[in-house]
Amino acid sequence: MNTMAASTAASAATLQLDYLPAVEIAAQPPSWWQNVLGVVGFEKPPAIAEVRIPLSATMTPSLGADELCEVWRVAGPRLRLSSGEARQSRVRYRFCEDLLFGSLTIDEPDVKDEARALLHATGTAYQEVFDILNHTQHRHLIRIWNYVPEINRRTGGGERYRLFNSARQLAFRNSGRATTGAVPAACALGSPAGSPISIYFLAARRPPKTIENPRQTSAYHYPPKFGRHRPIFSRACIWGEPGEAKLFVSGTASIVGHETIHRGDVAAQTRETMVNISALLGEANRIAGSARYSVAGLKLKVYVRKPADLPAIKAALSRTSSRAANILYLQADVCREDLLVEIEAVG
Ligand code: 3EB
Repeated sequence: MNTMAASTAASAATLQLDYLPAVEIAAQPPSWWQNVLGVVGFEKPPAIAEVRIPLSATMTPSLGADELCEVWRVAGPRLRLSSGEARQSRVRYRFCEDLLFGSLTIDEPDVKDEARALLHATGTAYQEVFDILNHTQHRHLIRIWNYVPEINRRTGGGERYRLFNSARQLAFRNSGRATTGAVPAACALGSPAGSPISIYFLAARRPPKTIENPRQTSAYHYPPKFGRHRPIFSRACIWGEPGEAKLFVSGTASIVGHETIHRGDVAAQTRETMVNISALLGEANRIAGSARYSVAGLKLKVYVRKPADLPAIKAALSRTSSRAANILYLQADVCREDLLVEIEAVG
């Protein structure tokens, strides 16, 4: 056998993201599901009777009309997907040779010491994620989505987002993982009270290339005023073979350096966020050595703190080259109280 051809074929899995209506997904024939890694609903997990497929939900209400879902698929020759549900773990996952999609939810025990319960739940969630990655050998976390109920609420032990950051950082350390540099792209949003913590992620056998934003301090180097333990995430990353590599842009907001700018002005925050995303596209193209990535080629998820701000945000985005069909609006609290909007992207 020609070893060159074999290695090319083995590395040919390409990852695809689509936003599809839940009803359309539910009507797909069994063959369609063979290449599906995972499906994410917004307010609630999609009502789909596919036991092999990890189904997740951000628990953040959609501000659009359609009940859309995020569908992650792989394409490539001789692809075989396997599903897993490990004993003693909440993580459901599905994978091919190169890539793994996983999801879990975890409830915070309703105890007196709320801070301790949140720390414990977050730590458990991350430990279970890392255990699966070690088990299946998809060791490189590419992108992780975190939805934490009431993310800005203060507890006796501090703001819930800060507690989440402490537990996340500790979990990375405990499993011997890097806490700067080669860290996943991520987002952390607030979901309504009473939701579980909901996490989903993509991981791979081979590492992504991480990208920082020249306009922003790396989050893992934020000054201590933003919390005792820094958030562990990269601003973006690219993963895949040259020519097909996907770009994952982390939750991005109106932050320059480490400070929030345009406090109280949602339109200006939206424009500044798009300037940050453009800076990341520039870095991605520089690292990829091509002009592969552009705003027009991105799928955007826009998290809106106050639904009443939606028209102003839409107006600000209509002046960029992103197409309305590729933009999804969700209501969510953003992890700094002065941030009114946050945008993430895949391209
Ligand atoms: C920021 O830039 C805004 O804690 O995982 C963006 C992306 C933000 C990811 C996270 C937080 C996270 O700091 C907030």
